[in-house]
Amino acid sequence: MNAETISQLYRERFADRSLILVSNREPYIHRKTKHGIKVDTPAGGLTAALDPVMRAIRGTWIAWGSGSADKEVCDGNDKVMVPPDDPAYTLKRVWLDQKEVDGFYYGYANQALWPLSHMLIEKARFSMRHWQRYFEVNRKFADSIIPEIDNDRDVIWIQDYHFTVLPYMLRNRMSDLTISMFWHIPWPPWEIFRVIPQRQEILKGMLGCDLIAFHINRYCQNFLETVEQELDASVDRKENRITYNGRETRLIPLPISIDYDKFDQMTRRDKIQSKLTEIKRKLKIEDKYVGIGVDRLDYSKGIYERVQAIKLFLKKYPEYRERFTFIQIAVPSRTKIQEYSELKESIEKLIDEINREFSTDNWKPIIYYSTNVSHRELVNYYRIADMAIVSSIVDGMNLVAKEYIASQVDEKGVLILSEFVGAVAELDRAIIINPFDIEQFADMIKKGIEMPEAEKRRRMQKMRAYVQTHNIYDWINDNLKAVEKEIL
Ligand code: ADQ
Repeated sequence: MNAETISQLYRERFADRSLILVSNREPYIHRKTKHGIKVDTPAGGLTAALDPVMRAIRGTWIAWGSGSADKEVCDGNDKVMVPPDDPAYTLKRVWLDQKEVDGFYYGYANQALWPLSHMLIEKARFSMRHWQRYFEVNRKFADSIIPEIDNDRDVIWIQDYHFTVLPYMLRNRMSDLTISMFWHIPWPPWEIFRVIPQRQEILKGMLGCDLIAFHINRYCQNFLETVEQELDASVDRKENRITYNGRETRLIPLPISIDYDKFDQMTRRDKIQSKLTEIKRKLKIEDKYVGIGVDRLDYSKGIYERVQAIKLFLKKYPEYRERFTFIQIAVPSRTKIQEYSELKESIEKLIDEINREFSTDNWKPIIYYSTNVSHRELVNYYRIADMAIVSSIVDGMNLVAKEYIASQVDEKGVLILSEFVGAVAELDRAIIINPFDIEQFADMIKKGIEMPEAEKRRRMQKMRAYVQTHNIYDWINDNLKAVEKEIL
């Protein structure tokens, strides 16, 4: 599948239905700078995955307008066409004041639902004030969505844990709408979910959907059990169906993916070789074995554990000193939350310690960038790296693993992958690690480096073939087929 076939299929199958996508984060952020208005694309899996889909389908994307110049570029209806250099779809922005951002986004979504869904109970903070703001912001989004609906045949596609009560709000106002939701993070077992004081409101809200998709079947099963335990609903575990208050909601596993061709092509572009040589020279890594980590700086990504494993690797296997360099690119995320700023500090401290302990005149073990890097630039690093390490302690899917694979046009790279990411079910040719087992992790880095070239190639070929045929357009196709089933 590619963008063209999806665009055609959508027109054929959903001729008179518009698609309205709803997410918290917007795909393009307009920012005021000294040199005029600049457009940023946020670092994050959701927007990276869905922008190519919306370019193909050309619907309306409704999201929080978070940029300092966002209002300026919108028309009187809060809308702007994007992407800026090749307008294909409408972005409608919802304006939130500081109190709303603090309560809805930094508060309930990211200090209650995010840690809880990642099974980190001790990090979860529940506050009634945050919940109230969260609820109000969901209502504000409902108010912004309703005027965009041409008729009740339109498809509303809600993204993620920021909008658990929105489906019910929309259903109450327009009972025939087709409402589908994609949950980008894990759904925890009931024993963990039940900690949430507002658990029943959340479940009832989500059951306003016709369809809820999770990355993998285990998350579907966890959701089914949660509903079974919490609500007076009829749950069909075999068919993944829930009937509650006379309405049916279906669940499906749909592992998200990436725009494989985009990465593959960016990696093959003209002059890339000279660019790679230039970067290697600048970083003094021409003759090194290079590892890479690329993440939003989040405690779920296991960056601290990764750096610990690298430290142990260099201790245990001194023959790799001056031969192995690790590049960590971590874009700061949610830094207003203390937990995140502390994590950033502790990771940077540990990297400093390692660099001080092991560096020599012509070698630094870890090169660290704390910044947002465009995908076009990221592929240079993916290409340079002989190995990528994805060591999340929990992760719904993890797109970096797939991006690295798509960028390995010479089929030589090695992927070290945590057994706790959704992607592990599909990428079983990676070297699988338990990020909590630092000894094993360090040994696996060695194993990856020393793996015979032919085996590296065999594994990478298999994973590339898989991601190529299970790309973001295949994912949207499966998604649309599931929605179609609900409509017919
Ligand atoms: P994330 O946790 O944000 O999303 P992840 O899957 O790790 O997502 O993807 C991160 C995206 O951000 C990738 O496209 C990557 O290239 C980009 N990125 C990372 N670091 C960057 C940097 N320093 N600069 C620029 N870009 C950077 C959530 C879930 C995931 C799930 C996705 C999609 O937590 O489990 O895979 O949604 O559903």
